[in-house]
Amino acid sequence: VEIAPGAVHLPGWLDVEQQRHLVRACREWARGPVPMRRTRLPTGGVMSVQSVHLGWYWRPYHYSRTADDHNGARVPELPDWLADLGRRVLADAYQDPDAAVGYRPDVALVNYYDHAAKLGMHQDKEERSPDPVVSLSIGDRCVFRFGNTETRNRPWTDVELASGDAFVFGGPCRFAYHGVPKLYPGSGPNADVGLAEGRLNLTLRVTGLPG
Ligand code: MD5
Ligand code: FE
Repeated sequence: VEIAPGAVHLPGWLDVEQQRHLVRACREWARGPVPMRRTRLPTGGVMSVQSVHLGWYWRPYHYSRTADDHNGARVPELPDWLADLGRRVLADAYQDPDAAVGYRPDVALVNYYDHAAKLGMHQDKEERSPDPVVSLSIGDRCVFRFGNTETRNRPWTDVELASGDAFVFGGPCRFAYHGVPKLYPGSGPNADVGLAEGRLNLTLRVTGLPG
């Protein structure tokens, strides 16, 4: 389902087994070397979303290889099987196997939302590559707010993202404002996928950074 040029929603793209596998993997990554945690903002606040990163460490507002604002540890590599999964999403979203051939994501950001977590309207522009972002959702449903490239305000489109949904943000919408204003607690197949509560979102990205 194309929401806007370059923005494609693939409801139920992951089967239950794939979701379970991803939850298990996220649980492992969440243990460290850089544990899953709430990112500190330069304003002094902390994000309500908890996150763990693969390939590159993200903090507001740049990437590094090590958690230089935390314990200094290097983040794990992004596994090939996860990059492969991203290429399969891309090929399906654009219904073109060639769309995925050169897609080499080098960072995965894993976000965990408890029932109170939200993500305010923002743009993802730390990446220097215009290549698409692939997003995978597991657990509780949420409202995903897909905005415009000019302002963090209206017009926007609210879309519900459910467990197993994939989303591709490419082309003109790659740098659009977006956020997650609301979760629906208890709405997902959490027990079936091994997630006690809340929502997991994984995004695959190409930083365009060297090495
Ligand atoms: C989430 N995560 O559901 C979202 C999914 C983040 C974040 O926003 O920064 O970790 S990624 C949504 C996204 C990425 C790039 C472009 C657009 C959306 N977009 O144009 O709407 O936790
Ligand atoms: Fe984002």
